[in-house]
Amino acid sequence: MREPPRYLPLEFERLPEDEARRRSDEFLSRIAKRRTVRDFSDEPVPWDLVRNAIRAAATAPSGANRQPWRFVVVSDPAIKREIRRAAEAEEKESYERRMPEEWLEALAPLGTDWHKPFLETAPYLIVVFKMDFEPAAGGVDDGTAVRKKNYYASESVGIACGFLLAALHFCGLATLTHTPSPMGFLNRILGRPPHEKPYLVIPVGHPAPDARVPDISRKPENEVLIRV
Ligand code: IYR
Repeated sequence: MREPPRYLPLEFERLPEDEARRRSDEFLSRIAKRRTVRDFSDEPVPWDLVRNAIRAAATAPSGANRQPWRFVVVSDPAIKREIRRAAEAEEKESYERRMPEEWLEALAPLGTDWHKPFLETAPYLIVVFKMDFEPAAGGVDDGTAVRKKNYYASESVGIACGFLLAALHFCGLATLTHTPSPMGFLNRILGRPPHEKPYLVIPVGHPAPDARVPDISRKPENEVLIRV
């Protein structure tokens, strides 16, 4: 059944150009300072900051407005430990056997390895799940239920994660985009149904006092921006 559109007047703030430029410069200078952090402090973080950032992420545009995301927030130390154990087992296998030399070479400047202490140290882990479809009744997909298809789920969840990282950075929190591979263990540990596919693990917290980041650079503007 085709549901007809319903409309509302757009709420939109038209900015004077000088104010637009001021905000543009401010946003750029703040976001350009974001770095992926791997050395976290165990200092606690106010829950409302994390919650608000997820609320911001959940405003992202999505294919057919299906909002095909779930954000599972882990702070329980026992569950974080379980996630670390499972992630390190997969990562050890990946670094020692699965990754081809070319991939290991690409990662070498980042200094990463299979040890993932941040999965326990960071006060929060946001585990993002993507749904390519949902059981129509909103229940568990047992293989027979009618499925409601989502559209552009990867793009939609990627955009939502961009909002999430920006929102967390904006309120002064450090983040890491971590993708243990494969990450099916997250469904088991977090009790999520099979139609929710793990997409990204985002440790959130304050950096450790002695945190270091790799000395890497961003591409020059002429390699990323083309005007025609
Ligand atoms: N998932 C692994 C490997 C890794 C892969 C990429 I691509 C990176 O940019 C960084 C790490 C890990 O987390 O170590």
